[in-house]
Amino acid sequence: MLRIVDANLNRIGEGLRLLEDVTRFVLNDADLSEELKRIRHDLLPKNKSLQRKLLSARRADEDVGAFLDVESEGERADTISVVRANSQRVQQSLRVLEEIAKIHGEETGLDWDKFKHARFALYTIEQKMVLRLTRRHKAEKVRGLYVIVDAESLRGRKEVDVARQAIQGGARVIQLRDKVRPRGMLLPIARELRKVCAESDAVFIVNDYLDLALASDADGLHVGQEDLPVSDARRMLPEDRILGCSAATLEEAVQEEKQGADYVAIGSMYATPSKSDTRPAGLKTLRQVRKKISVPLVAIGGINEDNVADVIEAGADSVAVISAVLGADDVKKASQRLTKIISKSRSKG
Ligand code: TZP
Ligand code: MG
Repeated sequence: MLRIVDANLNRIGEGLRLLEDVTRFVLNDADLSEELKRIRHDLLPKNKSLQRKLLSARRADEDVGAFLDVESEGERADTISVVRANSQRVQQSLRVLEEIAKIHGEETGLDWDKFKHARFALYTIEQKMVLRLTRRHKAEKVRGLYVIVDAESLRGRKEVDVARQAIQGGARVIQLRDKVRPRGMLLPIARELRKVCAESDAVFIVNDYLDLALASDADGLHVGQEDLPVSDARRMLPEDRILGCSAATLEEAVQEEKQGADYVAIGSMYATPSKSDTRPAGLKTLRQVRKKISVPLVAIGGINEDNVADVIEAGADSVAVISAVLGADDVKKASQRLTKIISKSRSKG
């Protein structure tokens, strides 16, 4: 019985330590990391005589299960799978100890209720961690060409056709932007765009409207300086959705990252025919922002085949355009040309 207790306490300690490190070093979440540390300290026995007994009961070299081939072990492809596997290991061990403590609680001083509480806390922590990691993974996909499907630049074409062609030409992010039509009319369009993006692993973002982003199950929402503040939008968005924000100055960009923006769009880089009330933010601002923030950086405003190399070399991860793609008769070819320059400039940098 002591061998089982020892093995499960070790599993719990190791699994919790791994989860703690992911929250601390990958998710940069001080609260979650603190909570995991507290749980770990609470669970591991402080009673010296029990610690001694457990240690002398240990027979790791005789463990018949130690090197059994476990299906899928050794192929934990990403951080999410590692987090899931370790959370489940901890939960299972907590369950084992809960049952043992119910029978042998008196002699060992183990408290079954403590294990049960920790197990339930772990269910929630696992969920939070997986949702946050999913969001990070989505934010990391904000790279390369970002095409804004703007209602005013469609010239009679359908949003979904334009998006499909842009994706075929290499766009990795599609944003729906419509300053005119009511949400009820936009919802079916947003749903179609979401489907097209999901099929090609592209990211689908809704501009301005949180409700439309939620109703269409978009990957994320984009807000400007005069829209819903990032901190409020963040609270209302599910944990696995990304939130992008426009900024024109270094101060704004730093502030938005602090408030929880998953990417920041800097602009307007150049004069633009597509938006009237823009503030200028040139290559110098972009370079300064690059040094200060770590979330993906999108350059926006007047970017075309002639200047896209400059913004990539100044540190942009992604380039958002309307006219350079929607202004062309062949959306796919225009996207291809931009994508090619982006890749080439990146490999130079
Ligand atoms: N925000 C800042 S500039 C801009 C937006 C939405 C318009 C970008 O369009 P274009 O045609 O690529 O300059
Ligand atoms: Mg806006």
